[in-house]
Amino acid sequence: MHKLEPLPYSFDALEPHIDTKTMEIHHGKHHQTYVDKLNAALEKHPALQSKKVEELLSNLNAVPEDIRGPVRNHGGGHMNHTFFWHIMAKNAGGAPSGKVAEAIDSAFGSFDKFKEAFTNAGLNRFGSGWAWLIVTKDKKLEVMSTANQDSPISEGKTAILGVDVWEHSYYIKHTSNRGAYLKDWWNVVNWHKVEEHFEKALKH
Ligand code: MN3
Repeated sequence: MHKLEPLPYSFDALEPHIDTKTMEIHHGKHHQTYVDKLNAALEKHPALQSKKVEELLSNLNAVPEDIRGPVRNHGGGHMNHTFFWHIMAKNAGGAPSGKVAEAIDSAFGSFDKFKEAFTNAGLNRFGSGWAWLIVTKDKKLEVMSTANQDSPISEGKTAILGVDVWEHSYYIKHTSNRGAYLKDWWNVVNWHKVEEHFEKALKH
């Protein structure tokens, strides 16, 4: 059985950038629903219940066809949101340092250019989805976006930063203004965690 882990901080920790109510509903309702529906799908294939969600998503073709859609959507939702909670933190934001900062400068020209490319990936995702900073198989940094709850792991890419651009992640505070949400969101990015993901991806 997959289960919903508590947030690594309090619901109001990301105020004023991400509001308490949004965090309560996003974690307690939306993320919980992905977990519940993933578990419900796996009831049909008990042998898959002990597999990590990363394992299922990194090879969707190995997932039986009758549950492949639900595993992709709800497994993706579970994995993406767990990742998302941990790349945010209280009193965070600012700019990265260390190896990931150097890699961003070399891939995008500067931190500001990276921020622009990443923000545009979020703004230009039509409908619901995610923007990502990923490490490719040949260890290059790229910005990409996915629809719905698709995860870069299903394309063989390792996410080191990602932002949820589903309306449920910003509508209470920012209404329809995804741009204002993304602008605020930079203030909660936990660059220490991003650096951790980056170093792990390089060793992988
Ligand atoms: Mn969400």
